Parts: sequence; structure tokens; C-alpha cells
Amino acid sequence: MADGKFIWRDGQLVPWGDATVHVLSHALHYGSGVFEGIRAYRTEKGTAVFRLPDHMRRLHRSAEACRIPLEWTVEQLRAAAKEVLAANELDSGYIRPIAFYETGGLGVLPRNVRVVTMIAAWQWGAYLGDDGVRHGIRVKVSPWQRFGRATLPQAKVTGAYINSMLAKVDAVQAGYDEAIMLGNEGTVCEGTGENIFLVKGGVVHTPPLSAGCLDGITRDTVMTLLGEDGYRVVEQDFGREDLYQADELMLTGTAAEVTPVREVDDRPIGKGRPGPVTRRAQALYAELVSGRADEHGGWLDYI
Ligand code: PPE
Repeated sequence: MADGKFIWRDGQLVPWGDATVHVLSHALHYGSGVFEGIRAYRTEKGTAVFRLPDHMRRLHRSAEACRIPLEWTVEQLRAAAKEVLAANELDSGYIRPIAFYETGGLGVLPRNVRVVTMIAAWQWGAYLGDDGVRHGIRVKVSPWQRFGRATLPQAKVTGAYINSMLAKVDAVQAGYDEAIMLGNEGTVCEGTGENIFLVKGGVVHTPPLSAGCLDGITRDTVMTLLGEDGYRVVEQDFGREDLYQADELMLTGTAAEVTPVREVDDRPIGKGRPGPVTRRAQALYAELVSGRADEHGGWLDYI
């Protein structure tokens, strides 16, 4: 990642290199932070941030779930995110807000520990590679179970991402691009940083939130777009064997956008290349975020 110019930290733009934390920060020791990932796109009408208030609302929900007091409102965070893009002269990019317990005392109980909120932005290309977006990626069903009821699957908590990291490192070491994790009940849950969709017989399936997956904003977007396009979209649990028999599989997320899966555990999915529903989802998503769609203009927050 190349250095940017400024990072927003509790109401102020500080030079990128000065946005540091102390080694005794609570969040560093216990993972006590909540975060978001948001993308801004270049459009004909200027830069647009995709579903910005939805992301900031989820940040608030994550913080409330963890009882981390947030000092900034959704509106203030929304303005701050735009300020960060402008200060870094970015007309597109990835925005990373985080709120975490910093200094004031160690020990698991955060007593008198300051909460720091910051927002950074930088250029971030295809999360799973340009080649993955074009031809599909190879995934492995992970030996690591998704954390599920051991913590809060609906909250984007920093500490919980060690679960994702273990699965991701394992998959990449074994020569795959990404891991698919099963939830507490043994059904398919999600990728390490993406939701999952399965297409079978023209019907689009995605696990329900009860499977322990994140309530992804891209998941919601893709469900909406494919539904409007005439596809039947159902939230339904499915198992590992259903992955092997799928006609198409795709992963969705802010960073990953819509990424086709061409192989699971060395078994080709469908014809071993992205199928028509996945291609359609990619096209609809690209049209929407680049401001070329007729519907859902309200999801674009122009600067
Ligand atoms: N599941 C997980 C576990 C997850 O981290 C993400 C986002 C999603 C689903 C999709 O959620 P949404 O972005 O609202 O559609 N992962 C973020 C962080 C990735 C990272 O490596 O950091 C992201 O895509 O920004």
C-alpha cells in the first residue's frame, strides 16, 4: 500500500505518517475494535461513495453490540469519509473507518480506556486479483470453522478476523485463492471477507444470516439486483456437497465486489468458468456503482 496524505482522526486530518497508536493500545492486545470497508467509484457526475450511510450505520451497530462508545454520529462519519477522499485527492478508492479502544489501561475490562475513531482511504484494486474477476478463483473449504456463536457474527469486530486470517493463510499456503468457511451447524457460511452465492437450476441461493455470515451490504445489493432482473433469490442453507454440484458460485463483498468461483476443492464448478448469472451480477453491479444504472441512484453518495 502506498502512503497517502492524510488520515482523519477524531475530527482532524493528520498527516498519514503521524496516524500512529501506542503499543499498549487495548485493541492491539484484545482485538477490541470495530471497522468498515467502503468503496468510492469514479462516475460521470464525479466521485460517488457506495451505500456510505449503510456502512456507517453498520459501524454503529457493531460498536453497540460490543458496547464500545462511539463519539461520532453517522452523519459526522459520512462527512468525514468524504473529507478523507478529498484530502487525499482520490476520485475512487477504498475507505477504512475503525473505532477502537486505545490507551488508558490494559486488562480485558476496558475501564477508562479512550476510544479512537479514524478513517483512511487508499487505492485498492481487485481484492482477489484481476484474473479472478475475469476467469474466476479457486477456493478450498476451510478446516477452520467460522466463529459463529463464539462471538458476534453480525458485527465487524477486528479481533474476530483472526478466524478469517487462519482460514485465508491456510488456503493460500495450499495454493488456493480463498477459503470457504462452514458455520456452527456445518452448513456453508461465507468466505474470509466475502459472502457467498450459489446458482443451481437458475435459482440463486445465499445462506441466511442465521448461518453466521455477515449481513453484507454487497450481498444485499446483489440479492436486490438479481431479484429485480427476474431471478428467484432465496436465503437458504446449503452444505459442502451442494458447492460441488453448483452450476455457478460467486463471492461478494465491498473489496471483492462480485468475484466468480471456478473451482472448489479442485472440482470445477459448472464449465469451470464464470457462468451467465455471475456475469449478469457483475455487470449489474458495475453499472450501478459507476452511476450508469437507472435505479437505486440513492445508493450513490456524490462528493
Ligand atoms: N463477510 C465478511 C467476513 C467480510 O469481512 C465482508 C467484508 C463481507 C462478508 C462482505 O460485506 P460487505 O462489504 O458489506 O458486502 N469484508 C471487508 C474487509 C476485507 C478485508 O480484507 O479487509 C470488505 O470487503 O471491505
